[in-house]
Amino acid sequence: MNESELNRNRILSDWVNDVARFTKPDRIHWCDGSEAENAELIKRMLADGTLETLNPQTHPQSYLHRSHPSDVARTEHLTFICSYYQADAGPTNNWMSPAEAHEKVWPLFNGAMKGRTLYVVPYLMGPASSPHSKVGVEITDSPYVVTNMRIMTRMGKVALDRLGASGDFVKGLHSLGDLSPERRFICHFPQTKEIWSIGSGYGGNALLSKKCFALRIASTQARNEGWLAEHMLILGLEDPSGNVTYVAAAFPSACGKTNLAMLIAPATQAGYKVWTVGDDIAWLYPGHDGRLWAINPENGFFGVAPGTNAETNPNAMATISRNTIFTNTAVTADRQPWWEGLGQAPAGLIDWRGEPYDTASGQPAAHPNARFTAPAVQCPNISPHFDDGQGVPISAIIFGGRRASLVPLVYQAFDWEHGVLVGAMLSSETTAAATGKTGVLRRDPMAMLPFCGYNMGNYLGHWLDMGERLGRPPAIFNVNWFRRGPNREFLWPGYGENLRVLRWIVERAAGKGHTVETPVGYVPTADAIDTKGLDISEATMQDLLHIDPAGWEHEIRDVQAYLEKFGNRLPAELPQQLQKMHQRLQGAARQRTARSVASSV
Ligand code: GTP
Ligand code: SPV
Ligand code: MN
Repeated sequence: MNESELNRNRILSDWVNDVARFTKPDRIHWCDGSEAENAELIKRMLADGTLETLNPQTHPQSYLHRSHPSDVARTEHLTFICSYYQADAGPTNNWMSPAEAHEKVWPLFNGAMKGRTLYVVPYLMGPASSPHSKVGVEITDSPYVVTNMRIMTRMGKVALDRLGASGDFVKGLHSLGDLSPERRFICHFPQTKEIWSIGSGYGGNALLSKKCFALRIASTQARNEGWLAEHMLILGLEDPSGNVTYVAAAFPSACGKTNLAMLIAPATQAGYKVWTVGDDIAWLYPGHDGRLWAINPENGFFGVAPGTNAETNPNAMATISRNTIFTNTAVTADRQPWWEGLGQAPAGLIDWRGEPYDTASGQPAAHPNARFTAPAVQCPNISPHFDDGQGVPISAIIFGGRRASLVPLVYQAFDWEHGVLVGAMLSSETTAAATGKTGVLRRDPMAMLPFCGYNMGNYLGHWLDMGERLGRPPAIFNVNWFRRGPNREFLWPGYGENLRVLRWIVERAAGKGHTVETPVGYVPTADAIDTKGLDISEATMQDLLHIDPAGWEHEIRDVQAYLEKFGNRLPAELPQQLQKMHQRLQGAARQRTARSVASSV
């Protein structure tokens, strides 16, 4: 397809020309998303060392990319919301005024593409047939970004056909710049639906469709238009009678979304099957039937490699067996990608920086945030509704994070309002998905802390409003696969065994399943979760489901202090919900005292 056929939208071509005049690339290339175009890009990247070939027998059409060692994860401290007013970005976002961005960031793009090609990447977020899909265009000088976007989105002609002559698209401008963290900025302009990213070629910083558009910009659109853009996987759980129930789950980065979305039922759970609709982002809409419906706006997976293996996630292993780009993994002597979790480090391993791996170094061979980029259609259990424009109806929403203590394996909120508090209370230990210290507990409401494009106080209010608009809202749950024992060991086996918890969730969403009411929410009774065939003691199950009143009182105070940050942007409902929880805990304590007094007389 030639350029003139692609570049027929005047608003788009004017913007591309304006950007080109300023960034001064040697060439402009309009991407059509074709196989031939991709092959040509890969050929050039192999020639200049941006990509390396992997073993064509074991990993056909797959490549390794090593990013700059200072550019290996999202950089949240360099990510900004550039709303007109700081209060609209809120206390949890970095804010830069549009004027300051024009002064400080825009000049960095001046001549930034000299000697490089400017690629115009039109892409569609969501199925081609969906009324909810949206168009974005990314201008980038990174061919690696282009090949990743081709996997992660529906790229090229399909997007331009959808756009027609309209100016309704998200403008993303990306340049590698000089890759210096000193001159790295990821700026979002929710009012004009623009993104500027410079100085990084990595993941969510550079693939602007993902966190920048589908979460930060889209969350602001969703608030205005009455829907939700969330950091959630979407899956369908099929029971032995063939009924499929869809659930969406929000866990912070590197906390298990991809793994849960691709779960394979263990042998003891015969008859159950998980269908993957999405592994990272969900766009959710109220349907005419009063239910919440979800589409996955993405077309591929940008998943965490370390920890992925044939036991933990066989579906992911199958998905990444071909046509996959690996970023910052190690590579074996026979050129297979390798990472921690694949067994013993083989001899002759080359680490993620391209150096011979020294087992004695104590360092991992793959970067902890090494990732794979793979087409969704290659997932063996991809849902037949993956490409369905209407999406799937969501019966349950699950929140979760990494909590070594306090938070039980699973509990259910009493209703939507309480569920919004449960989401707002989400906190998790930080992971390698973003730069900075890992393992630090932080509050991360709805797993959206780094991704909400507007004031989080208003965001929580929007969640409450959405509940009012839903005649049949999903039931809301919280899970924690990461409770630890005295030796820091995980108490719950996790991965495929999480199906046992999913089963209880789906039963509860259907109004069945056994529970005990606690001040925190509904917790499964001792026998409600099937532990048949699991090597787990009754005492451990009790630990996993235990509610510690003093610990929760402390948690409430911590949440209260956190929520106070949002001032008058916080809906009054949330402190009221916290207060109710406190009263329930007090009531339970009084009952316990009365019981112990009674038993001592
Ligand atoms: P992002 O792509 O960053 O949003 O991450 P994600 O939420 O999709 O996380 P992912 O499924 O890739 O898992 C991240 C890490 O957590 C991997 O190293 C997994 O092996 C590990 N993990 C996932 N599920 C479980 C679980 O049930 N138990 C334990 N212990 N670890 C898990
Ligand atoms: C995350 O960090 O939540 C990711 C990876 O999904 S990235 O695209 O780099 O943001
Ligand atoms: Mn993510």
